[in-house]
Amino acid sequence: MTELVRNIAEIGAQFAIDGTFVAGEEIESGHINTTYLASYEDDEGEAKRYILQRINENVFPEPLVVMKNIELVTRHINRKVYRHKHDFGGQTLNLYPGRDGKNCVICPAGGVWRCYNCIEGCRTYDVVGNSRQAYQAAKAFGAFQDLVSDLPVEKVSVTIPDFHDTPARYARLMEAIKKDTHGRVDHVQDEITFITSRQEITTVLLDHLKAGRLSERVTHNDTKLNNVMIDAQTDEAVCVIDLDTVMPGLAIYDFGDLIRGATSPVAEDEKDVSKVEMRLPMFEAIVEGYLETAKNFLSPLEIELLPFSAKVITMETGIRFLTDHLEGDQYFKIQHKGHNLDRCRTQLALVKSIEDQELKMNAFVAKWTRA
Ligand code: GN1
Ligand code: MG
Repeated sequence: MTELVRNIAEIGAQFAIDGTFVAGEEIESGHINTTYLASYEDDEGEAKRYILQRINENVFPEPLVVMKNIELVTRHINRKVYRHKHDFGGQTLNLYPGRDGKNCVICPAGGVWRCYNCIEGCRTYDVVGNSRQAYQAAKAFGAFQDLVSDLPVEKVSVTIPDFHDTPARYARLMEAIKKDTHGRVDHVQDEITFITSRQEITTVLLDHLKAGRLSERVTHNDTKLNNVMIDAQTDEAVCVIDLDTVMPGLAIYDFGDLIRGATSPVAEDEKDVSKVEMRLPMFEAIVEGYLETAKNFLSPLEIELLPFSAKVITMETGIRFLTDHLEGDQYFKIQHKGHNLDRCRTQLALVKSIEDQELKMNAFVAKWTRA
């Protein structure tokens, strides 16, 4: 047994799961948490797999509040899915408690850990392969928002203040540029010019919120394609994962983040930005999937702002990557020097591609506001 596998076995032993530990491995996906897959076997030789995850306390300073949100939301969804058999795939995310019955475990070696069931027979995609996957992923996130739409927003705590406060993200970038702690500002002048020349788009959505034209809902806040478990056989979405950032927020930021993550043919860190493109057929599939499950609770203004929200969240994510690059890569895990700058560049290229097609995107969405 390697040290890693021994560690996984020790962490797993603290949770209320049955069977004999047989294998463990790290899952290297996501920029934030540490994730392990642990396999067990029961007395009949039946295999069962679980996800063990350490919450990154640098990103989530109050992991116990994160866990409280996740417990609230998973229970709410499971109760409804059970009661109405409104199940879109047969599996939902469940928390397995620690041996003391709590929703997470504080490990002697450090860290707050939680345990989920492994959603079986599924896979995730970093880059969308076809418009059916895009449609399915959007339908799953719309269904998620729909399932929690009757959960009072004040019951869910804010775990990362100002998470999708785009003007605050912009202000922090300006601060990072001024301080230039790592001497990197000289090399990113083009990116800075691109962003500062579009400052006015950063405030629009929050201005609507402040004026009462948009309201906060319980949202997922990290609607990346690889946060949807897709059935490997049928390509149908089974359930959404990564509930750490479930918080009060704008529903359309979730939609916009889907466009950001699931319309480009290349990964978020592609070095050749000429390959980055907001593909219109993927956009249309995402609008159709999302509205199929979310249309009933969205306001006409929310629907009208869907294309714009894609541009804003993509800018915001570009701003966040650039800020982290300038601050010395403190937040997002990186695999090589300049990784956050590569990520920033794809985001800005995607903003440009959205701008070039905004009229067509608006025309497509107008069908629903007229209906
Ligand atoms: C992070 O957890 P992960 O890797 O799915 C980030 C998101 C960003 C995303 C960009 C808590 O998501 O906000 O959009 O990277 N999560 C947090 O890839 O900051
Ligand atoms: Mg995440």
